[in-house]
Parts: sequence; structure tokens; C-alpha cells
Amino acid sequence: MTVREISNVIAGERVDSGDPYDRISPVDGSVAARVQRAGPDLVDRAVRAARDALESWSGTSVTARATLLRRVADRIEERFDEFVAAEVGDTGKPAGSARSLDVARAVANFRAFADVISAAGQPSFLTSLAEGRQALNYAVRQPLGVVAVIVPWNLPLLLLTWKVAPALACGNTVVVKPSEFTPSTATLLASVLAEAGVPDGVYNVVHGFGATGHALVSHSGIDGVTFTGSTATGSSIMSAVAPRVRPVSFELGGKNAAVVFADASLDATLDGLTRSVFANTGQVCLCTERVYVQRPIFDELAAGLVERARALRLGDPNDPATTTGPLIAPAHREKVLRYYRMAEECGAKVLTGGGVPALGGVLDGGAWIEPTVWTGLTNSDRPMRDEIFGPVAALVPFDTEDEAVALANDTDYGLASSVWTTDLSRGHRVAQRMRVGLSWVNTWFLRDLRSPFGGVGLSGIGREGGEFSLDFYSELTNVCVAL
Ligand code: 6OD
Repeated sequence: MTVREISNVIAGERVDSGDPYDRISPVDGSVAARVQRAGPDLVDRAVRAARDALESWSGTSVTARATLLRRVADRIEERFDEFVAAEVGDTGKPAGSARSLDVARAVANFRAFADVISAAGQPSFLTSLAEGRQALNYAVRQPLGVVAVIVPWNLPLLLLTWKVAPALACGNTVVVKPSEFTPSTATLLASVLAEAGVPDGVYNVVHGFGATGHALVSHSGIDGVTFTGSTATGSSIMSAVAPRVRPVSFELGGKNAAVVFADASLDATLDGLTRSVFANTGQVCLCTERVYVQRPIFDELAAGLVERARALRLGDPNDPATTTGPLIAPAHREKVLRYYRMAEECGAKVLTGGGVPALGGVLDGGAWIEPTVWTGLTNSDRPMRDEIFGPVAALVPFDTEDEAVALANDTDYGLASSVWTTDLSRGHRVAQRMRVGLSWVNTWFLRDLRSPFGGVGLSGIGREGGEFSLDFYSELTNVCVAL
């Protein structure tokens, strides 16, 4: 396999630091890419480039920006296979998933925010003031400025474009730092943006580990930070920006629950649950890790989920039969395996999985793990409280609706939930009682890009999506004209 050479991108130029690191493939342990790590000097150059580009970019018309975003979407479609190969090379996920989810969503993200910015108006209203005085008030949207975009390794291109598209639509310039594990698609996107006509300096990329991210968010030239990733990293970003009081938009961890009522349509529920637990090897912030099942169907549902977990096919990401890739890295596998062991120490019964599969050949050098289903845990056990971020769920029985809601809400997180029932009144009722940002009924990860996306509690701050993204990526200046 060829080793990809990945550079930083600053003001439209490829910039090498001379301090590369190797990205190791999680599929087989081979070197997948050599990546030029950015130190504080290159981060500073990238932020300055973004600031230099800001005045001219923010002065372009909304129509011009929307046209460019649509052109970017077209160019990603033209180079679709390249993006798929880059995403698969970094993550090891099945090529079919990269096609249908990651790269397809990158196209959709640019088109969606071209539409949003084209349709968005400025709030404007007439007010009567005290003593009979009148004034016309209207608010104008201004770009936030130079935005730091920090995105994780699980859905690298999807999450990057989910943030870059609205940032550019609002007239901001960006410095992005992809995860050290997944540098490729952010770099490829730079060339697509350039081809589409986005000016140099509007989109800059710096690569590296936590130190690079820290240098970026602590830089005095950054006007705001949008971040998807762990709660711990979100907390340290908040500390870094606190002295300069900069706004943040955070989508953080989850410990998402599914609630399955006895009247649920069993096959459809099992199909949905299987996706929600095992998609992307459980490495989606929205994945279900706790499943509360009404007692009369508990055994049947457990048997169905086990059967589906065993039917998943781990293997070569380019084999169309493969459904499930490895975890992102051996260190992450160690973390997930710690929870596998801890669950057994807490008394979990392992219905399937629980270890490392023997796939044979070169794959034994990868970060593979078995899809796993537990019973026998309670909400006080640590594997039921911490985000594991692997292909695993615990099944717990319940009797009443109130009990199910209480169990599901018994968490410090609050990103997503799903309710499975054929009683739609109950579906609405329970969905609204979930203390989360995203509450699904009889589905999971079904997205309308205009809807608000984000979490409560440890799961984040703010909402992005459609016009909700504009609230973060722009500032409102109210103009009051005495009449
Ligand atoms: O679908 C999206 O827009 C989104 N932000 C998904 C996040 C997944 C986190 O792993």
C-alpha cells in the first residue's frame, strides 16, 4: 500500500514542518500516512493567514458564497472515490459506509448550508419606546471572524464539513485541526475548495496531536471554537479560551439510551437497534450503549440482537461483504477492552463477543474487537455510566413507562435517545421526556440538516444545523434608528 504524504495547508500552500509522524492503519498495523505535525509557529502562520483573508472573504456577497459552496459540493462528487479511499485509509471503515454516509454527507452539508445562507433573512422589527418615541430596530449578521474547527476521527469528513460549510457560508475564515488519526480528508478538501475558487487563506489546515490543538485554541487571533469530541477535551478547550472569553460550540460525548416497549415492531426495532449499537464499530457519539427493554419481550429482543451481532462481518474494508471495521487505534481498543473486563467484574453476562477476534493474516495486526452484548448490569455499574465508544450495549429490563424514562435519564450525558413502540402517543410522550438534545422515535440517526443538533449536560453546549448554525457562526449587531 502506498503511504500518503500529508502536509499542512496554509494560505493555499502545502507547508511541511520537517517533524512528521506516522499514521498507523487500524486495519493491519501498516504505515498508512506520513503527516507533517504543526508546532506553535505553523499554527500562528495559519491563524494569521486566516485573519489576512477575513476582510475580503467576509465582504463577498451571500450569493457568491452560496455559489462557491455548491461548486465545492459538485467537486467532492467528482472526486468521490478519492475521498472514500482517503477516509477508508485513515479509519479502516468499510468503503460502503464511507460512500453512503461520510462522503455523501460532505456533499449534502455544503449544499444544505448554501441553501440556509441563501434563505436566511435579518431580524428586523419596529418598536414603540417609552414616552411615545419610536425607533426602527434591525439586526445585521456579521461573521464571527477566524474560527478554529477541531474535529474527531470517527466521522472525519462528515463532521468537518458540518462545521466548515456554515462557517464559510457566514463569511468566516477557518483553521481546522483534524484528529491526528484522520488527517487525509481535511487535506484533500483544501484542494477541492481551491479548485472551486475559494480564495487562499479562507481554509487552513494544521495537523498534530493535543499540543497542536492547544496552540490553536489558545491563539489570540481565534474568535471562536467549534469542536466535536470528548467531554474531557471540550472542558480543556473551555479553560483555554476562558481568559479571552471566546464563544464555543461543543458536541461532546454520550451514553445514549434506547427504550424498547413490548408493543414495538420487533424486526424493525432489531434492525434499528443493531445499527444504533454497532454502526461504525460503535464509534458514533449517537450510538446506543444502554438498551432498556420492557420485560415481556426481554428474552426475545436479547436473542434477536445477539443473532444480528453475530451476523456482522469484520474484515477488509474494501470487501463489499464487510459490515464492520476495526476500532480507530490499538490504544482505543485497550480502553474498550478495559470496559469489557470491568463489565464482567461487575457481574455482566456476556451474551456474545467480549474479546478480540482472530481474523488471521495481516488483519491480526489491526485494532479489531468483537461486537458485544451484555445483560446483568445496573445503572450504578461504571460500564453503564461512562461512554465506552465501542461496539457494545447492555440490555436492562423495565416494567413501566415512568421507570423506563427514569432509567434512561439517569446519566450525566444527554446527547441522543431512541424510543421504540407502535403506540405513537407514547412515542411522542416518552421522546419529549428524554433529557437529551436528539430524541428519535422508531428510528436512529435519521437526519434533516435543518434541525437543531447538539446535547445537554456533559454532551455539549449549543446547537448546530440549519439556521441554528448561524447563531454560532455569526454575531448580531442591532441597529436602532430613532424615528
Ligand atoms: O449528523 C450530524 O450532523 C452529526 N453532527 C453527527 C455527529 C456524530 C458524532 O459522532
